Amino acid sequence: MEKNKTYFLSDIHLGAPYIKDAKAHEARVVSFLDSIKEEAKEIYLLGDIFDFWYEWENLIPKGFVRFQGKLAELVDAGVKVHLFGGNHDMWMYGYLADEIGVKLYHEPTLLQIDGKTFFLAHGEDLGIDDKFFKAMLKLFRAKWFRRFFSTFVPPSWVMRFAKGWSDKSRAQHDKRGSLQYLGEDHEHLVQFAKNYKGTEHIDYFIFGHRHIVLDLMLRKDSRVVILGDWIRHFSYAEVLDGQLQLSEYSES
Ligand SMILES: [Mn+2]
Repeated sequence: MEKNKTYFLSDIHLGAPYIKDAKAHEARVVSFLDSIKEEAKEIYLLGDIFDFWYEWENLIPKGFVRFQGKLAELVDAGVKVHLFGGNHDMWMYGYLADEIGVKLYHEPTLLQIDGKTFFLAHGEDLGIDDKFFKAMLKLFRAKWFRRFFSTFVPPSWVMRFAKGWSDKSRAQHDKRGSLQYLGEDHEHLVQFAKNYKGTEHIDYFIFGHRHIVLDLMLRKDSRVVILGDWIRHFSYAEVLDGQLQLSEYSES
């Protein structure tokens, strides 16, 4: 088989406390990655792959070794794997790059695939005006804050805090009904793409974060795609010869 396809997925949330069968959840992702191994030339993981990730000088969180092992296997087989930080796993500093050989991203990124221009981002802070949320993200990303955190907060507290925070954020989503499509005018990522003022023409805007599956034509030659998640949708995008298609994975 020819390695000529590019894949995109996001929001796996490995280790999320509200996912009942963590082993089955991870196994499903691993099985998907295995199924695309022969045809994939590149894989883009667009953020919130881990429900929480933090790394200390000599420590990483427990778990997900089969997932990490499968990524390593793909990288070793010549597949380029790109890993974006999301708002749940922004603290990936370099371990996964050094150990597995993935390429890490912390900013929205513009690139060419099969001659088309892609705008890629997790998307938590695009097209929103929430100053408090943006200030929090800036704080979390600040070097001095990370250094403080790593030095003075015991790892077991960090992990406990992360679990509580994850449960709370999930409950809020459920209450607000924000796991449903809100319509073009209320989806911040759609608004961001519509109002995008870059000099380059974008063929595909691809985002994660919202946990909805969306493929929306902005103009005849520009689309915005939201990748869904691996909690309810098991969804991914596949690009062959510059043509994108959204699918849902089911184990056969
Ligand atoms: Mn997110």
